[in-house]
Amino acid sequence: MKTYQKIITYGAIVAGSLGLSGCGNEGSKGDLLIGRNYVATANLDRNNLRDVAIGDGNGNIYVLWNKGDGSFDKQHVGNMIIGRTPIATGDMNGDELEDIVATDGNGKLHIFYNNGDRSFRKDQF
Ligand SMILES: [Ca+2]
Ligand SMILES: [Ca+2]
Repeated sequence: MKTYQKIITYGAIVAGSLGLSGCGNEGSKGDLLIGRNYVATANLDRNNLRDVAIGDGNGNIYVLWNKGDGSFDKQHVGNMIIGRTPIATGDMNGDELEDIVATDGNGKLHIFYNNGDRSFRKDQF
């Protein structure tokens, strides 16, 4: 039940970001994600707390690492260069680490393979 409540909290934060309110940045609310953002949740560092992956309107991919106290650490993961960045999460290579999948404005598919240490390696198709 507690996990469910946290997911609802994410939804509120993400919805807030669409209206130009803050997303967590090392626990603060001062950093903005402007414009239409795409979001997905997954436990990307396997610490039993679901994290938030965000693709913004400028081709950037971010992860908000869940600190478990209602705040998040924001990390820039990569840039698609072109356009909006719809994303999804899933384990694409069977290593039991959730990866981030994104498409760019040219219809190319990008996979950010999770290294398990809060870093990612990008592959493009
Ligand atoms: Ca996590
Ligand atoms: Ca994986």
